[in-house]
Amino acid sequence: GPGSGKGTQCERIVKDYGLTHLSSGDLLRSEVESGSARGKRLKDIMERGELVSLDIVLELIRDAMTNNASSRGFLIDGFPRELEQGVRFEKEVAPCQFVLFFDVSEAVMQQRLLKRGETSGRVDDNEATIKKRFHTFQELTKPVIEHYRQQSKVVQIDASGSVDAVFSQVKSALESRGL
Ligand code: B4P
Repeated sequence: GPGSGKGTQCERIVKDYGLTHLSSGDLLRSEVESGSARGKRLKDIMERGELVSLDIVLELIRDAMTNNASSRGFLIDGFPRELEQGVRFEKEVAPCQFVLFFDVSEAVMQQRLLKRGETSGRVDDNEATIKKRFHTFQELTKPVIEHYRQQSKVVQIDASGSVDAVFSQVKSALESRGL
């Protein structure tokens, strides 16, 4: 979910495990910063707390993977955000090994996002957009977790604790999966 600590944990994971970290949100934000016409449209969508189109996200991720083709593995953060993204990704790019799900209440996520919003300057870290992002998460992203759970690919982490407490669970989970 938004504010669950995905980006934060991914930074720690890449340091210890040498994977390539690709954040769909960061890829989209750098497209926005480029000032392109497409970036302007993306900014409006992100400001509304909605998901950007599947083809754009898939293309950005595919290009980023191709540019790091010699990597030992990819950690794709904030993706898939809707079922179709996962299905298309596995069909057109590569199968996924497993999915890390950072489970935490909306109250905690909201608190973290509002705190970040005090300094982040992000168009989506405000109360109104956060509410819409939670709605998008419930409607579109939760089914992704069920889809991978049926394939026994979900590793669920209790993400309500401190960054260190969450990371220690992540480490055990990755190591039990042979990383
Ligand atoms: P993201 O960039 O994924 O933004 P996010 O959900 O806020 O997560 P982020 O990783 O940045 O933050 P984190 O929880 O680590 O998405 C933004 C928007 O981009 C989406 O709404 C959507 O429009 C678009 N988008 C992204 N991916 C897409 C896709 N695949 N398809 C379509 N559209 C897509 O951290 C939040 C805060 O909590 C930080 O300040 C952090 O310091 C703090 N924090 C983290 N862990 C903590 C802990 N354990 N304790 C206390 N604070 C903690």
